Amino acid sequence: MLENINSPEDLKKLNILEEQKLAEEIRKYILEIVAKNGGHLASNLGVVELTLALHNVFDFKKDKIVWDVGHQTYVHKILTGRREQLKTLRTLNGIAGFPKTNESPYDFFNTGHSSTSISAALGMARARDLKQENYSVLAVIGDGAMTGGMALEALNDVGYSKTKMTIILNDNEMSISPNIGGLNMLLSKLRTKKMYTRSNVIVKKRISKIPVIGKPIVKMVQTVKRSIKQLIIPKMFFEDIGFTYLGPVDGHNLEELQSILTLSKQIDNPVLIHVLTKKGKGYEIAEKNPDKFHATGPFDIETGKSKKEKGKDYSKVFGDKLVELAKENEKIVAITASMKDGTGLTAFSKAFPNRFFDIGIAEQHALGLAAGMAIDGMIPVVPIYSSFYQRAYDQVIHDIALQNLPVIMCVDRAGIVGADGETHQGTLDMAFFRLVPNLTILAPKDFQELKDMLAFAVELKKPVVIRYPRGGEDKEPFEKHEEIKEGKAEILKEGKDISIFTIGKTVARGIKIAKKLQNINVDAEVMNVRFLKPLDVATLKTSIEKTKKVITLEDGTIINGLGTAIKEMIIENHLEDIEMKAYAYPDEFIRHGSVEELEKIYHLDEAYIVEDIQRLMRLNVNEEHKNEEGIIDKHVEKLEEENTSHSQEESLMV
Ligand SMILES: Cc1ncc(C[n+]2csc(CCOP(=O)(O)OP(=O)(O)O)c2C)c(N)n1
Repeated sequence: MLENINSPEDLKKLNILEEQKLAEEIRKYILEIVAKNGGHLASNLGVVELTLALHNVFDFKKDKIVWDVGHQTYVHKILTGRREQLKTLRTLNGIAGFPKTNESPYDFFNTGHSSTSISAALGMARARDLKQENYSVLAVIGDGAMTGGMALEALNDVGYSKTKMTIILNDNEMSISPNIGGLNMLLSKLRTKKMYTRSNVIVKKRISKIPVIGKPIVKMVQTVKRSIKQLIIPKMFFEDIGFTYLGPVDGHNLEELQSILTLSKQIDNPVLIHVLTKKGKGYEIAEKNPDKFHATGPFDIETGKSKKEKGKDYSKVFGDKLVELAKENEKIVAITASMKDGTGLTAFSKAFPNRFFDIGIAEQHALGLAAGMAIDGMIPVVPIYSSFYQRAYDQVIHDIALQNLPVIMCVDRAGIVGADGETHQGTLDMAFFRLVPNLTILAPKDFQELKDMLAFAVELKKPVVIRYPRGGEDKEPFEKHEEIKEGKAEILKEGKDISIFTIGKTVARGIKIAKKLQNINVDAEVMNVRFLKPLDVATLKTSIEKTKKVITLEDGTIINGLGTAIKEMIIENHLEDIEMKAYAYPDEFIRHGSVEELEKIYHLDEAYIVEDIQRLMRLNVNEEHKNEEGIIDKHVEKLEEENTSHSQEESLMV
């Protein structure tokens, strides 16, 4: 069945039994691909019937759909001509894990971050009305994403505006972990409501067709039912704020789904369809562990076991150290925006349930809440992924930094994260945090340093940002761990020929580069800068004055990070005859691919930098060394041919 589906038109030719069979084939196909490539499994298995029904009832050649978060669009991609390409899911130059307008005309809006879909869909509907055009606009949003402030702001606007559009609320009772909050309480009451079925609509239609008395009877019955029901279950919430609420409907019953979607087309006001689905549907292991299979690496289908055993990572080290610190300091509290497991807070939530707060996918609120707790004596620790911290920027500035409150902002997944791609790459945080007065910004070189920095932050009594990457530390651990002192860098290797200034994850690379340079008699000084802010000007300046040559190395954008800080320092301190080069990601959005591939493409890998430093120092580039990396270099060259943009390397003579 699946082999014959090359566009939504092919789907429309199928009868209901064939569609059901197709649903099972799609599940199997997605399972096989995700087991091999990794990706978002449970959410996709949950929306198979919903996506089929949507493509059956609507015509997305003219109608438009916005998928919230966008992690559940694999079925949509399969149905819209990307079946074969899905095998390249999340790989370099392959299909993205999220909707991309440049990937298909059926992807109408890029998503990746939660809770944006209703605003975007309302925008499209308003544009449609202003242009006096006629098509349907839909937003598909999960119950988790509905807890985000932006979604609630948009609901408020849609309901009031009366704009014709449809919100599909895909309610599986789960965010990544079980969903939380007052809205979830409302939804669980609605879930117990009698399910929507085609038959109860048909009866209603029939009665209303009885001449003269039919419509009034239906209306009267509805009014009585409404007032009684309102007393028992608050189903009116959505209706009171301006929506026609339809549902709940069984999200795995194709006929009911198609019927309710068809019905919604006839309503000229905003409609909210409450669809009940099961995360992981059809793959028992994921049904039982929907949080584990929300997003997964490659795994064995039979057992569900990961192919690559997960080693210790920064999130876990952070979480364990926080438990240790919290045992000694009862002021420490932890806040998560729906990312308990991902940010390593599971152990904390078990050890200190009263001091742990999962507040929904609501990063702005997380930081506002932290500010309030801090002003009244607590020490809130808020781990959020780098790219999701973007959401809470004003709260960091206005609520925390401005009042100089002791909130510890842990920036997880900082730097390149790889396969999730441009919406999830954490390349901007150093740049945007550096602008903010009163912030102390640190990045650890390894696990031990993260622990030390966390302990330091608890004592600092000021707002602190600690950024650390996805995954584990470098294979070659550091032996040296100087005490963390405010604004002090750590000299890891002294040298006289060139200074290598580096921070966080890239410190290990700095050391390796220095070792390779040693082999060609270049004596590099390696500095673990530790504090992006306040910068250890005295130590860094002394190093530059000695070597007259400096490179900076960081896992972030070229703008306003370590490289910029050093350039500013050179100029402000009138350091003369200095040669400098900054290695960082360019001023662009970084696409998906493995971290290693992306580092090579952007010329941030060890081999390239070693060679480049030789050029910088006007030494002979060792061609043999280049050949050592043969395969990789060829790979890079191939990518370059494909018009790949290069790293931003800025040379400066001052
Ligand atoms: C702003 C933001 N914060 C956090 C996330 C991480 N995240 C991705 S999916 C997800 C849960 C979404 O739950 P729901 O909307 O119910 O969809 P489901 O996966 O259950 O289908 C979270 C927290 C995100 N994508 N964006």
